[in-house]
Amino acid sequence: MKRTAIALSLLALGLPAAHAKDVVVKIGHVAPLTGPISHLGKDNEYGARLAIEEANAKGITIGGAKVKFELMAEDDQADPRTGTTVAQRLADASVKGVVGHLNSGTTIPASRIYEQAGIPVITPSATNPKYTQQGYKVTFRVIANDIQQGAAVGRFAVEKLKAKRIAIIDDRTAYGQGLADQVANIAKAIGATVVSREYTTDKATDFLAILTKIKATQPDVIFYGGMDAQGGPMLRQMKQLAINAKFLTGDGGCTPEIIKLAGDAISDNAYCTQAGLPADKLAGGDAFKKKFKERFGAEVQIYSPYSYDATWALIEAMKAADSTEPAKYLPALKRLSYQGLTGPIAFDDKGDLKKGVVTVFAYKGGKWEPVEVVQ
Ligand code: ABU
Repeated sequence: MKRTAIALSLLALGLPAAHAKDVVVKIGHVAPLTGPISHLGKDNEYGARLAIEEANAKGITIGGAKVKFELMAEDDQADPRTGTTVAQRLADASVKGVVGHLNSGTTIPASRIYEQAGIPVITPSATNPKYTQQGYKVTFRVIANDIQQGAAVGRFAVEKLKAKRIAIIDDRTAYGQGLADQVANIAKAIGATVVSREYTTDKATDFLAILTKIKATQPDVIFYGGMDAQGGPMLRQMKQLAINAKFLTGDGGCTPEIIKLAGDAISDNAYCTQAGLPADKLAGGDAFKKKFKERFGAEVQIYSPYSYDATWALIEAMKAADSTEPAKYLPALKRLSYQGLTGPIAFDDKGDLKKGVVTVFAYKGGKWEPVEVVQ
């Protein structure tokens, strides 16, 4: 049926004929939607979905046509190989941009596929610096990276917590190991001793053996580079072994979920960082949290405000270029400068956020309370 005939049929049905002319623009989103950190994957997906729904409600016209954005949400299970399979699926489906992936370990290998396909990709949560150091044209990030986060964590441990002896555990992922290395380097450079360096995996649940070894080294602080799904049980097992060291973790463990998982084993000896500002500290943060809760029945975990901004960054660049074609709007994305929900969105020549910040939190009164923002 021809377009005019479709429009006439729609009119006969009482539907607005303009719908027949909407151009559908697919945007990909990738995160683990199954498995131990699916709550974080859903958090990121919901942020992107809110942005898409808002954009569609506004009725945006690009290149003379009304655009209807569609989110193609994929599950990479936090697995590097699945990450590349899913990236290829999105490229084959001709998505015009991608928000994701959640994990550094999936984002880095998947970015090669997006680069080859010329599809811009913005991660709202992967913090390993290597992602934007590959010389790719299409890679962007709307949070701080682990060079910044590692420095903030290391300094906080030594200068604020007065740690002289630090034990470090990581989950051997690109994120956990990368951040742990940064923290170790900074801590050593400013006078602390790394008394123990232990490893686990992002699937593990039993940390008793490594914690027992660590206890014998009498650390002031234990830093964990990994996600909340391991951090929660680790806190429980620290309590079980009567380890009194302070617990410090990065953004992967800086969630309401780790508090739930740790139960009564979390205390005011626990600290964490996020590679940005928390929703509570954003000008539009309360409104975002309310809208998020009404729409999805869930609380914001960490990075949904950032996946919201990443999605809008793609759309703003398309509007500025008056094109949804990646090759045409990519230069506009590189030049983008606007006030997002999470702060100023503008990228440096590698695709990292120009003004990334890191927030340090302390556990107090049943939640994470911000104690310091590092610019
Ligand atoms: N940045 C914390 C979790 C995601 C990642 O980088 O793997």
